[in-house]
Formats: sequence, structure tokens, C-alpha cells
Amino acid sequence: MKQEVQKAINDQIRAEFQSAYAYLAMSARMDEMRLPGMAAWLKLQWEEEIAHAMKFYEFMLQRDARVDLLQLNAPDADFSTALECFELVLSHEQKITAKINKLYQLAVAEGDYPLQTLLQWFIDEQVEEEENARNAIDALTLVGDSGPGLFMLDRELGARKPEAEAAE
Ligand code: OFO
Repeated sequence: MKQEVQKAINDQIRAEFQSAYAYLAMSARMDEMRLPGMAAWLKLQWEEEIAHAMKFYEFMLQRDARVDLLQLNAPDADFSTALECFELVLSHEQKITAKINKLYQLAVAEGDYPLQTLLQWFIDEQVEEEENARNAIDALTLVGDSGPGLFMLDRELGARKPEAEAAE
């Protein structure tokens, strides 16, 4: 695999682990805010991001490329309402989408067909990730940041199933 492609995938592995780290921090904040359903939703998101990182990791090993695990930063979980939290989720996912698209452009430019195939899954996944965040923002905008509406929405988001189970 070309050096530039390996470097870009290692950077994407870091971005996926960084996402996991961010969602775990957000989950802890939601727990503090007594919103256990949203905390559980974010914790599932944490698990999914680890799985994303590992997809790239296994792909690198399969192709005899070099995995370099890079340094993570302290995550940004600076919000004071559930709505602000999901706005942060959406803007984070939009940044990840831009990174995946850039990686795809590199895979095309370098003629790396296996990477293009792998990235098809991620391109679809990003559409879903952004949609989930937007749906939560729409619901929170409707119900507001307190009262029975928020309580019900917290329960609804807490019922989210892991991806594998949801597909069954
Ligand atoms: Fe890995 O999709 Fe979110 O960040």
C-alpha cells in the first residue's frame, strides 16, 4: 500500500478512536445531567466508533500495511443542554464525513480499489450517523430542554439497540 494512503488511514483510525473518546465524554456528561437514556445512546455510539476504528485497523493488517496508533486529544464535551450535546454530535459527524470523503478522493487518485470498496460502507454509514443526530436535534427542538417531553425522549433514545441487533 502506498505510504501516503497508509498515513491517511492511520489518521482515520485516530479520528475514529477520537470520536469514541468524545462520545464517551458526552455520555458521562449526560449521566451527570440525569439523562440516562441519552447517556446510553452515546455509549452505544462510543462502541460503534471503536468498531469503525477496528475496521480500518484490520484492513491495514490484511494488506500488510503498518498500523501507527496516534495520540488522542482530550475530548470536547462542553455543553449545558441535551440540544447542545446533539448539535455537537452533528457537527462532529459532519467533520468525519468530510474526512471520509477526502480519504475516498485519495483512494481514487491512487487507484486503491480495495480501499474504495471499504470506504463505500463508511460513506453510507456517515449518511446514517448524520441523520440520527439530525433526528435527535429535531425532537429536542420540539420538546424543549425540560419537562415530560424531555423525559419521554430520553426513554426513547435509551431504547436504541446496537447496530448488529437492530439489523436482525
Ligand atoms: Fe465513525 O462515524 Fe461517527 O464519527
